[in-house]
Amino acid sequence: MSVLHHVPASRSFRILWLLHEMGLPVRLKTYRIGDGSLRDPGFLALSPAGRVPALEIDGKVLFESAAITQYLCETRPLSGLAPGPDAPERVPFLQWLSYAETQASLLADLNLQMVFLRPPAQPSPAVVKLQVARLRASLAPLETHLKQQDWLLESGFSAADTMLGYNLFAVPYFVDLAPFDNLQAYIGRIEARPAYKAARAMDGPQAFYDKPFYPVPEGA
Ligand SMILES: N[C@@H](CCC(=O)N[C@@H](CS)C(=O)NCC(=O)O)C(=O)O
Repeated sequence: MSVLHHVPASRSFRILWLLHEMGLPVRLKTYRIGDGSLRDPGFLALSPAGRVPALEIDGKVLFESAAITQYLCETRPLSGLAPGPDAPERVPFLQWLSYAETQASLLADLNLQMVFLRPPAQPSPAVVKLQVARLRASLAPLETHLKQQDWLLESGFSAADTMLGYNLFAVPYFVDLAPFDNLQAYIGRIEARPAYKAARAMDGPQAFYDKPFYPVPEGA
């Protein structure tokens, strides 16, 4: 059985969800950001930057969610969750995998500024304003794309959706999704998936956010 090193509601959820989409069994080893558990030498030996996800599977240890996603898709091609190297949709698939991390890095900045900083450190209103604007801008092409199709790839649901779809559950803490009808419909389709529901049931409650929305601080 695989072991997923996991923080509830973090980027390791992408892998938890993908494993459920593939029907692969998984055991969770759960950590908490900020309590030092991710800096333990035993964990750093698995994931050198002290980040989740790390996945133990097939006698290997992998870190980085996009790499794990690609590995799982390549070693389990019958799952049909990624186009092969010569398939016409290979390029958009790879692009959306990386786009998910471009967007997640904006979320990580906002989490750091608005959620994880502790007094006397204060968030920078200018940086938060800029990163919120960049996050909103990263949603616009998705909104247009998902007007024409249900999933990121025209052919249907894929592991690009587990990578990028995950982000959209963190975005509403910083950007109001009300004007993004197609993204809201996409989120609804995700939430209806049995594998998503099963993964959420295993995920556990998020421990980052203590309010539903974090506005840009005064002074920007
Ligand atoms: N590019 C990495 C990012 C992983 C990452 O930064 N994960 C966060 C949780 S979303 C983490 O482990 N943070 C712990 C820390 O920064 O100490 C991936 O996609 O796996």
